[in-house]
Amino acid sequence: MDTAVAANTAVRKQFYEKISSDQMTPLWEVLHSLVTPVPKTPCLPHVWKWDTSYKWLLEAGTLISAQEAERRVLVLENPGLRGQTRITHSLYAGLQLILPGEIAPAHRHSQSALRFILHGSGAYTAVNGEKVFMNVGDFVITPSWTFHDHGNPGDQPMVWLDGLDVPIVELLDAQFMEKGEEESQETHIEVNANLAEFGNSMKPVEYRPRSKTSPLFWYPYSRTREALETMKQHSDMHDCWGFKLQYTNPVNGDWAIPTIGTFMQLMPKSFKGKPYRSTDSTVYVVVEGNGMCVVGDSVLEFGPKDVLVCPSWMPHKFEISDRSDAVVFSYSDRPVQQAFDLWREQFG
Ligand code: GTQ
Repeated sequence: MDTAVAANTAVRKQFYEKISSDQMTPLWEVLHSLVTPVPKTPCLPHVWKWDTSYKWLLEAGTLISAQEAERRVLVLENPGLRGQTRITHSLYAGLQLILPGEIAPAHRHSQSALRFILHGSGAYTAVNGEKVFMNVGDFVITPSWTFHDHGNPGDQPMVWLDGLDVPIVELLDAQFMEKGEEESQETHIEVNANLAEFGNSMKPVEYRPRSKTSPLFWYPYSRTREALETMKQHSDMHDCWGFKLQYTNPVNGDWAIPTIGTFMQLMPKSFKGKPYRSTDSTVYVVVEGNGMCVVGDSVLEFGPKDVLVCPSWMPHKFEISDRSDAVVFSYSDRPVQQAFDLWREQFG
């Protein structure tokens, strides 16, 4: 460095120090790491294998009860975002264990939650006075600011994945939380009334939406699976994702949860998907089948109940084993990106 440049650099440094005490900083020093040509996510590709997750969950079950923990959950932290309680930059994921006889007490919060059932049967979620019993592959919604509690009157441990928009709500500083007066809410509505009312392309005539979240909060796997099987028989297959459905709010066709896009896809055995990328970092949860997802330079091998994460704008492609079809649930922040004209995708 010649002396004139060095002197200039020193003068600039002094200037930055002077303005710092007035809570200012020069943009030109950070502009190019702030406004980048393509997404620059700290999120890394990763897979959480079920055998490992379940082992740690059962050990957690010996250390603390669901009541004491309020929610006995092991958070899936992205390896590029350790200490930040999130699986992508914008979304949270955790695995929740509820043992026979346990109750996870009622509370409500601004954050929206989804449950995707991985293991066991016999537990329920109660949402706003309605109770649904959950089975593997079911997708359940806890809308923003609705009281919810979970219980397991059955005889098996139950595990599901919790997906929440915690980092989005945190970004906006819009979080509220309240504990329920009772541990378990009185459920006064007949079990499965929700599916009867909203799960048949119909709605009660007097229904008026009170929120942007779907009034249907239980999407049983049996129906989703059947729909995908029928698509496989009669529809064209997509080169990148096979047969893919998006969960919708049945009264307006919009996203089931306003901040979190949710999907289920079937990829037939021996499927070799073409590469695809989109700006919504995506969490995949495997229901059936085995295969691998190649994300950038990482090869993520997967089987049932594994959880995978694919970061924003990293090309990824699926390859499915020749033994059986694969069925994979996924969620991302796509609705938020689309609401603000930010979402992009690219094929090939
Ligand atoms: O079940 O309400 O994994 O409030 C994290 C926060 C689950 C829940 C989580 C929560 C819940």
